[in-house]
Amino acid sequence: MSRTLIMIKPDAVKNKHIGDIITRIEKEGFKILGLKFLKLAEVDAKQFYKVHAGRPFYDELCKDMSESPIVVAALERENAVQHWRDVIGATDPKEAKPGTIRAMFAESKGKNSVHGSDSDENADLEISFYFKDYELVK
Ligand code: IDP
Ligand code: MG
Repeated sequence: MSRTLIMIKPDAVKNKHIGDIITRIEKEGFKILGLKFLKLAEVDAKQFYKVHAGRPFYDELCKDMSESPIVVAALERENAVQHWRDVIGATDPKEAKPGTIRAMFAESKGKNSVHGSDSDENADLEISFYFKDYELVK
């Protein structure tokens, strides 16, 4: 079993896809270890996405991510990181396969509805960004 950190981004919350995406999480066999609804401060969005600091989209991404609420969840499943990335599809919804969450719901490459960790190591770092150990189901 492994873990991943997912976010339902502001565009998907505004477009009322929280339920659709949580249903998909359940259908894909993930166990929810932790779940929160919150609004990021811009400084925290900048910290979360610091690997992208200096990229042309960084400032707008951090502004978009902190302008309205998000849902964050720590999920567990076999092969969790890759499975979730397969479920969400390519970063740019125009390149995402039909049936993936980004193909169905995303507005643009920037406002692309969902996040998923990109490695087991980053999943642990991202989970600890949002959740204290005692906030995760054992
Ligand atoms: P990922 O979310 O598919 O892992 P990353 O390359 O890690 O994609 O980029 C993080 C986020 O930054 C993306 O989900 C998207 O919101 C935004 N982003 C990445 N590349 C671009 C771009 O070329 N234009 C606008 N936004 C981008
Ligand atoms: Mg990424």
